[in-house]
Amino acid sequence: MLLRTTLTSPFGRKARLAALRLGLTDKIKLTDADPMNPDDVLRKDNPLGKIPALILDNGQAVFDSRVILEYLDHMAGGGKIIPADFDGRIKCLTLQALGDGIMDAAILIVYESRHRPAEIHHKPWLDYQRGKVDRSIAALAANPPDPKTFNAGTIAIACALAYLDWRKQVDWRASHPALIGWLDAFRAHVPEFDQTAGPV
Ligand SMILES: N[C@@H](CCC(=O)N[C@@H](CS)C(=O)NCC(=O)O)C(=O)O
Repeated sequence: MLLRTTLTSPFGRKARLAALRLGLTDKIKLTDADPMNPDDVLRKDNPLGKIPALILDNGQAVFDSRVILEYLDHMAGGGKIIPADFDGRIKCLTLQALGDGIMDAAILIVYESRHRPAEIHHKPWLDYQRGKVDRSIAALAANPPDPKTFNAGTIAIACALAYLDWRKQVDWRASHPALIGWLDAFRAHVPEFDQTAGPV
């Protein structure tokens, strides 16, 4: 199988981390992809032109990162990173949606400066996105998940916090230092997390 992603994509990191921890990396070849390149085969595999995309051996494309995690969980026997019981599953997927939402908002902040000239950057729009990140970080700090739980939810939260550390859209370490301990505990429990850090 092919996993089309960059090493810097936080959504791609979710998939790389899950694959590594679940012992599936020998079945998955990482392939670089450029969402901005109209000639990149990525757009044929995923019409949305987004990474990551997992290309199965029969050519079927699986996206987005949430579906890829579901697929990897199934490959690993099921119930490994997405709980089998309904309540646990809904809690885990909701936590994943929170982490993914932080990354979505954080990426839009990056894209504002990447794709629009500085003179038309729109501060209210950037503040609107930052508000989503701030509120989500505050909610996490008030009710953090168990850092020793490795599932789609904690994967997404860890990848989101690390992405904010890298791009610095929001200084969550200053506003919610309690979460520093959460990320440290997760990293200690899941050594594969640091192994999936992208280039800086
Ligand atoms: N919901 C998607 C989000 C993926 C996403 O936004 N990926 C970014 C890179 S980190 C991307 O491909 N951006 C290009 C674009 O939006 O056109 C997922 O979970 O995989």
